[in-house]
Amino acid sequence: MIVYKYGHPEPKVSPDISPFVVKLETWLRMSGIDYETRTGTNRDMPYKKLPVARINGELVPDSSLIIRRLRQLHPQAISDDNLSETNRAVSAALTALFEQHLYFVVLFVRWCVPANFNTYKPLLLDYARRITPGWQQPLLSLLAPVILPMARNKLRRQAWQQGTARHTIEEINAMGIEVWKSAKAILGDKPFLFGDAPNTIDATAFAFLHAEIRYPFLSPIHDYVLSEPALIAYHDRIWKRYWSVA
Ligand SMILES: N[C@@H](CCC(=O)N[C@@H](CS)C(=O)NCC(=O)O)C(=O)O
Repeated sequence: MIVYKYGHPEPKVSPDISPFVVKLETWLRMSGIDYETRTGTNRDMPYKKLPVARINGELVPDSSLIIRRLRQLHPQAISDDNLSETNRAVSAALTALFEQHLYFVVLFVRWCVPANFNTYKPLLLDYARRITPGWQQPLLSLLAPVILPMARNKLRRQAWQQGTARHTIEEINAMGIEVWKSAKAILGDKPFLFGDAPNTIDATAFAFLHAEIRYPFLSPIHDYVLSEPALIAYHDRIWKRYWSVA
């Protein structure tokens, strides 16, 4: 099985710039499913997004669709079957909160806050280098001032159309903090969101927490998360158990 991803120049700091890739890879590790990774190019992206997985020769897009497919093939995979009906519903609501709401807050903070976009540029250029191996580095550096603003405009348009970018930065930061307050309340003093063992939602929550903790994108959301020992301990617990052996 192959996972196509964006990557990160220092894999020991973070496996990927995309929380959806980190979610998928964390779920694979929680499930004990072996996989290889490749840098995903446009031709590997049926939905023009990453992650994508190649499963038995077929390209499958979308972290949740990939997980659904892999559950059918791997009986030992994290299935969430042990969750009560209520916790399953909370898990579905949290998934939407992270993936459909917080994602756009993260996108806005990274791409649309000028200082953070400057921090992001080297990570984006690293990915651009890996998908254009034949290119001369000076050519890429020459084109970067054109390519990066184009990518930025595309993402900014997405955030505007979805609605988040129509808010003030104060309102957007408040949205992000609210999400982490909710997650912290559900976590309580448990090791994982629903008890002693991880479920798929822990891979998702970890991935979005990782995007806050391990990346120096500055915002009141970043400050809030770093000021909450329970959230940091939750991240570090999952990192240590599933990633520090990488
Ligand atoms: N629903 C998808 C979302 C994946 C996603 O939004 N990936 C982002 C990176 S975090 C992406 O590839 N964006 C490229 C774009 O929007 O053009 C999943 O769960 O895999």
